[in-house]
Amino acid sequence: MSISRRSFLKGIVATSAATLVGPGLLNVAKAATADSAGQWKVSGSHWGAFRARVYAGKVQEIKPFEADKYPTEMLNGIKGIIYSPSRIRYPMVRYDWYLKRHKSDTTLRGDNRFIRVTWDEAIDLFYQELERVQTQYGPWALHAGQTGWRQTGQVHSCGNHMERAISMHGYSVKKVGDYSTGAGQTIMPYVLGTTEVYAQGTSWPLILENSKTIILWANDPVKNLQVGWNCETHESFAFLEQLKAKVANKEIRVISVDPVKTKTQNYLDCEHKYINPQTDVPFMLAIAHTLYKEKLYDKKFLDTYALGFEDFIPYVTGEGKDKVEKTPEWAEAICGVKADEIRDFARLMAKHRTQMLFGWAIQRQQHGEQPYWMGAVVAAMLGQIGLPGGGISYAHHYSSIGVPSTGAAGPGAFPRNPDKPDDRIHKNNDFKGYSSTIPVARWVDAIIEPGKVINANGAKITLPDIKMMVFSGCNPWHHHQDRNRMKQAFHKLETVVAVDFTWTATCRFSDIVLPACTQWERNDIDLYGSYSGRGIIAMQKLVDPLYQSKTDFEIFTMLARRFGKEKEYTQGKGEMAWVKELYDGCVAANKGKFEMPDFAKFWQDGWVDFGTGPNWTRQADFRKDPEINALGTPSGFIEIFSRKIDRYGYEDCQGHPMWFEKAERSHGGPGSDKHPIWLQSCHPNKRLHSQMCDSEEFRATYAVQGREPIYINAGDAKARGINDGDLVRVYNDRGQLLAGAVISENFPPGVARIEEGAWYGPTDNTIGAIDTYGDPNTLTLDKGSSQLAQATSANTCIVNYEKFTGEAPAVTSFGGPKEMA
Ligand SMILES: Nc1nc2c(c(=O)[nH]1)N[C@H]1C(S)=C(S)[C@@H](COP(=O)(O)OP(=O)(O)OC[C@H]3O[C@@H](n4cnc5c(=O)[nH]c(N)nc54)[C@H](O)[C@@H]3O)O[C@H]1N2
Ligand SMILES: Nc1nc2c(c(=O)[nH]1)N[C@H]1C(S)=C(S)[C@@H](COP(=O)(O)OP(=O)(O)OC[C@H]3O[C@@H](n4cnc5c(=O)[nH]c(N)nc54)[C@H](O)[C@@H]3O)O[C@H]1N2
Ligand SMILES: [Mo]
Repeated sequence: MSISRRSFLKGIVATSAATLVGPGLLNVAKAATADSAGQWKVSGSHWGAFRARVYAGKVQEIKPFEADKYPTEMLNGIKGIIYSPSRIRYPMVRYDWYLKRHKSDTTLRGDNRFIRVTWDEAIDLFYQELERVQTQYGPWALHAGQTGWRQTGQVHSCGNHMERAISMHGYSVKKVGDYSTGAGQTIMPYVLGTTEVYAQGTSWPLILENSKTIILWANDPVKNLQVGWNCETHESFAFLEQLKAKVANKEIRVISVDPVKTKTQNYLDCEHKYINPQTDVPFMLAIAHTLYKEKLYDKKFLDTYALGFEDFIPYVTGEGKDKVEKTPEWAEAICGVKADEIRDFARLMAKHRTQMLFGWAIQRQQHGEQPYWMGAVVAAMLGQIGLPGGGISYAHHYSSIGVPSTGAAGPGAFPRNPDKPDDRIHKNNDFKGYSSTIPVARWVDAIIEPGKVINANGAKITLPDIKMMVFSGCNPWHHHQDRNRMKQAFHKLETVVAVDFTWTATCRFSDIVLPACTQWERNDIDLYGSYSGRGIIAMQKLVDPLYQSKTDFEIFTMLARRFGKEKEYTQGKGEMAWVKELYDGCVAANKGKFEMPDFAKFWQDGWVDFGTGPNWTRQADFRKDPEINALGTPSGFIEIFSRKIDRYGYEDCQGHPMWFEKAERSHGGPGSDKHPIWLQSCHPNKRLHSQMCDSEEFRATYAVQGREPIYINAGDAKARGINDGDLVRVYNDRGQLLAGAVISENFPPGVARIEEGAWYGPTDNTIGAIDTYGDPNTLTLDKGSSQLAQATSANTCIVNYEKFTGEAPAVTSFGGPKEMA
């Protein structure tokens, strides 16, 4: 390998956007030798494993785990999470709710006035509210299933704790799907037979060996592989480093199809096909048109492995209902890619082995099902599905997918459900005609329009009349769209409970707030490497829970005790007994396949290494024998036309992939005369969503005048008299926020980025109040992707911005509540 790890890191630092570069990793390593008093312990996180030096009851320093050859800079933010000024110190109750309980003035929600209570009082109030809602209403009035990026660790997995304890009390509304891939995971089972987004992909070594062309379609793996669902290993970066060398040697062509120049493109120094936002489907339809007209498509493959090509192709040739031929010229007018370039692109894809690697942001938009389906159609036409280095992948930017799996079993988890149905004290399971499960992103719709019937994936959903919500391990006041609409919804809720370790906007808009501790204040165990199954990592408690915080395990044990189910809840085992039980279960599952030391040695060493797994090609078995290894689709074949979806009769998701205009779109699309800028809210380079935003020193490495950056084009800035570093007001008809301008050559005219997860901090609790820090969900659209998936459409969002003059209001996002005596 010709490029060293050091040059890899340098490459990343040198090409990161024009913001200040934070304390580099190499500094971390140096600091580690400066002072060595105290004890070194091992722990894990979504950002990777690390060793921490603990001295005088405090985490002094953190260095990357020795098995992690490509650690992320975000390790530098970890101490700032533990010692954040935003930590929740005590159980708190919203002031007006404390006085009037569920009859409180809910329009005051968000005023951030809270009163401190004891743990006993807080848990009593929580329990009494559960009891009241179950008896006064019924299970349909309680939503306790909104989960998110809980910290790593399988014993303390906080969503499981909340759901188990609350289920032991009674039934409640739950969700289906997630914000990450709602549209993708719903459409792909109809097309390729699995969600695809959460499936292991073809191994990187095979892609590097066989692909001649790699298309990164809306995909930024160098940024997004910094975090993983389990403790991340960063093994994929070794392959990205090899890919960089192959690009330089002209052995592989990599083309990024993206409205912006991504971190990955800058790192690989690869080609770029600029595309107008939200217009990938016209581009792909024109590719299909070229492949068809120039007879470059694989007819034999389609005949053998796919169904419905003949139902689809009239739509492309102009013989369909709409009578529009999907020529490259037709596409150019929408997507901005020159017609001749589209033809060349199609020819290149057909000429050699081509691997398409799709990211997820293009399905997080209105009609997000369509680009995913259309991608599969193009791949089927190319006929390379099931070949190493060919076909289509929907997840090589996620949690080390593409790193070969070892096949070893990982640890189980603390159970999410009651062990026996009898463990529930309220057995009322009558939802009074309301649906007990709703699409994850439609809960605000439910609060606003209870009883409304919507379509979702072939079913009718009757939105429940939610009166109480419980949140743990998620931050809906970051993750959901359209803050001002959420405020209206929260005026209708009687009681909201939040369990977190840091004072997020969700806490601010809740009534009972319970302080959990961080994952570094408890003992736990996790899988090392989500899809690679590299090993098992020990999470050794670094310090005791700060202030009055407790583990989620303790919090929900206290709740279960209120209704006499403590024993059933814990199974009579404490924290370390659970850690050991999960480890021993793993030893048993791997017996005869992987040698594992006994628990004491594992805990001492800090990890077990399962090594690396064998290479694997996705869909190779289907290609070998499509009868025996049929896909999970209704027909067993690739479905270019889906009879099942066609029969649903949805106007916005029909029998085959199609181009639908968006509710709003920049670059000449609807609404662009008034709000000409597309706002993309991509995943943060230096955070995990909202996690780590409260890490003060680390935030200072990217914030601009203390605000979240908005990345903008130089010409757009100049036209508005904005200089780099200025404060700007960003607005549309849904809301307004302040952000700090970063002018970057990575962003073309009409495109701006504010990374999701910036902490919401309104000046006050009124509807329309300006957000002082820069949460993009102040501006985003809250509308289901289509009647099929009803997923989030966060990336369908247009705005305008101007230089902010006046006196800037102070940032209100951080530092916790206003404590009332
Ligand atoms: N505009 C826009 N919005 C988006 C997206 C986008 O691209 N654009 N992306 C969406 C996507 S893909 C996702 S996955 C979601 C993410 O949405 P979330 O998963 O809700 O986001 P996080 O910021 O990770 O919030 C996790 C919260 O749980 C808390 N927490 C973590 N661990 C624990 C624990 O052990 N115990 C307790 N009690 N609390 C804990 C953290 O402090 C944090 O407040 O956001 C979605 N929202
Ligand atoms: N550092 C970091 N990594 C993460 C996360 C994080 O918070 N921080 N979150 C994790 C999670 S939960 C998830 S769901 C994944 C998210 O993974 P993704 O959804 O794939 O990530 P994004 O960064 O939102 O977007 C990826 C790319 O899509 C491009 N894009 C957006 N819209 C369009 C479009 O209309 N057309 C085209 N062609 N391109 C478009 C963007 O410009 C961007 O370069 O990331 C995971 N990895
Ligand atoms: Mo996600």
